[in-house]
Amino acid sequence: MTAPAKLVTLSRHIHEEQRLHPEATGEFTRLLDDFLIAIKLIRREVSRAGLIDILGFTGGVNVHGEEVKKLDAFAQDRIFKAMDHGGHLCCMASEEVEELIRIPDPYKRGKYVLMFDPLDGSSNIDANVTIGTIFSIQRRVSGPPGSDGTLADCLQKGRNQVCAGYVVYGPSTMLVYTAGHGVHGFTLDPSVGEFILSHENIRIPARSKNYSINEGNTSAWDEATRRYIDHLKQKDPATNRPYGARYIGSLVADFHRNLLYGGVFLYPADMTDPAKPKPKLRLLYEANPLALVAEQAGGLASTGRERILDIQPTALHQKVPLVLGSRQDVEAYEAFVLGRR
Ligand code: AHM
Ligand code: MG
Repeated sequence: MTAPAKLVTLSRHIHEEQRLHPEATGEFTRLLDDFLIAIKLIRREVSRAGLIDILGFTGGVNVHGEEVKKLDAFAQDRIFKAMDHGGHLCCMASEEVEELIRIPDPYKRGKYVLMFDPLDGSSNIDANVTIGTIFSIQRRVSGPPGSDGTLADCLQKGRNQVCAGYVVYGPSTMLVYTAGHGVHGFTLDPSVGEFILSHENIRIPARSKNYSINEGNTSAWDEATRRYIDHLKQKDPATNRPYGARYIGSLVADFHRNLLYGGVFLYPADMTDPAKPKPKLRLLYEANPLALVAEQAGGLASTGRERILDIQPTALHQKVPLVLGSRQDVEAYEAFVLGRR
């Protein structure tokens, strides 16, 4: 990562990236501009989360007689309303919604698909812990142009994503994205409402010193995961120390820290019943977008047996084991899974 030499806003950066594609019409830039409006509204609400009770909200209804939504439902609603009428999308899909989300009439259907997790890690909100929004954009594959998008538009391999990223609502709000030309981070200056380039061309260290996993689940892990984590706890000859454990329980926050400092995040399947592995994280809304960011930053993302971005999705809410972060750490995990170590 190099210190940016000039002041660049996110909108300007996306615009410049699009100019690398001679066929670009500017539509994609406008799509992301619409998305940013939703993000700024979500950020404002997230930053006031602890005040909701004090400001006179009662039960499910606020002082204006409006129903008080849980923050994840609020985030869902804002993204939908910012994106439904722009004419850029043919459909959407969200972790919060069971079915494919149609573009309502009379709005135009466009050539992109947006998939998102509106507020990941939302169980942490009450403790004021960092949470995030994750997004993935694919180009539509169904036809004819102008018609409703279909499941086929969403169920594309992650490697086809034209853009992916996340927003982390922490001490400051940051948006990190890739459109296939590296990974770039922007920090919101709330006083002017602009995301400013703060982390240009982020590269994840090839090897790390930290791992992130919910260790309370040890008894549900497969043997390879158990052996791998035991291995990380041995003294590492390179540093003369074992790996450190870092786990927030908020995927965006754990991933973001690992991206900047190096680290490996693991959420393996629950193997309590070996005949029915139960992964937790979703392919379309969590694994794919973060996998693209990880790879574009020089890292890897895997199930242990397969590259995340090569998985052919079969259902909107499909879940997968997820191991991602520093390249050599993910490779070492794969070696344990494949019985090479
Ligand atoms: P959510 O999408 O319902 O918030 O769940 C996903 C979250 C991730 O942010 C996090 O990595 C994981 O669940 C933590 O799970 P656990 O509490 O089982 O460790
Ligand atoms: Mg989530």
